[in-house]
Amino acid sequence: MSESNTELKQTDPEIFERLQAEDRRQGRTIRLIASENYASAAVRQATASRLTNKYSEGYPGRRYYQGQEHTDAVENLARDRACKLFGAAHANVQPYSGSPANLAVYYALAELGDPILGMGLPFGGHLTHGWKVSFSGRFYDAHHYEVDPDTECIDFAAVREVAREVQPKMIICGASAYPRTIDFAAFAEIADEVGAYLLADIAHIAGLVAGGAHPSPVGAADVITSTTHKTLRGPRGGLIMCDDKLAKDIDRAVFPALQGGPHMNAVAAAAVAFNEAMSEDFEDYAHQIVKNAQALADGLAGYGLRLVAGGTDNHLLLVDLTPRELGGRDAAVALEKAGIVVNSNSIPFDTRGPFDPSGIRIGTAAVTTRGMDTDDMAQIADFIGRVLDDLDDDDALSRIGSEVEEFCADFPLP
Ligand code: DSN
Repeated sequence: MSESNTELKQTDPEIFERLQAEDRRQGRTIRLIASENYASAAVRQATASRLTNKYSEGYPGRRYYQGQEHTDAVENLARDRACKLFGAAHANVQPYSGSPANLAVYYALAELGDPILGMGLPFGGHLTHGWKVSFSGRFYDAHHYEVDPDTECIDFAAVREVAREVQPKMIICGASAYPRTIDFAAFAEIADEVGAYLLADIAHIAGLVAGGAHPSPVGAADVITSTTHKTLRGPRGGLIMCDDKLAKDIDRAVFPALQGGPHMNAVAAAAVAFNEAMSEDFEDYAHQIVKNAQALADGLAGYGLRLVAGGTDNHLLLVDLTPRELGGRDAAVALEKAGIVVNSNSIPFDTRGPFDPSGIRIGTAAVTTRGMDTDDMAQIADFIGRVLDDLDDDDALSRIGSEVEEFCADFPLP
């Protein structure tokens, strides 16, 4: 939010001040929420464009309102770029975000009450992978796979066993809090064996897939969903990709079944982000995210913290605080006092409740976007370790906060 936004400053100073304050907060804190990032100025400019004024129900060439020459061009660019970026045959760029994208896939490929099989929320899955408090757990006969209690990694023998038993209409793979590589081919083999559709939800790792730092589900999964704003670094939005034979059903599920007019400003911004993600710089960024996560994992292990699944292959770490006899919520609150922003998170087989679980989740996409490298991760691990040593000492937390602010000053926001 620049000072040059004079109209906003004049017409709504309260919101203007809040937006300025949020800019300052984002600049002076270390953002380690695994699902967050910093979109480029170009992405933010497209988001703020006058496309926000336009209704565009339908798809390019087949809209219900006039005045679509530019929206059609924008949506075609977004679809073509998504297909090129991921090597997919068909892309729908209209879902408002990841949950609506998943809802559209269920709507298109399953009937109410059909059995589905997804990763349990406490093991890293998402609410929309069949968890009981989400539509996906209420409207479908949802079953779950877990991780192996020893390795804390997906146990494909166990997935196969439950899939044979449940005979799901759809298997969902992909996660919100799983630090290891997802073997899409192994899931596809099980889905084929039981005659299920395979949905790969790559919301968290889409940027890694695009940048070649994580295997792609294209060719293994029947349908792929994603958000556009996590590691992929676009605007808030959703994306569905599939082959041509499912394209019509997916498109009809998004519109007219579940959504009205697409948010064309977000679609334009997603097109910008897809273009950015085709660059060599983006490839470097994707690989650096993983290097940074591994460096941070090494640093934190030195502070007596246990890493779920023994470390990370992607952009996130799940840190088990049990060896330090700390709870995730207290740790997250203390870290925020020192300017380090994470979320508390359940760990597999957690003995504590979801509101105050045993872990914290840490992601490295945003700090990588800011230009931080593996040496900087050692510094961040040190900040985190010191906060956890002094959890109840507000003076110490405030001193660390000043150091964090000084550290952040070297890494301007995009
Ligand atoms: N809220 C997202 C996350 O933090 O993983 C998932 O929707």
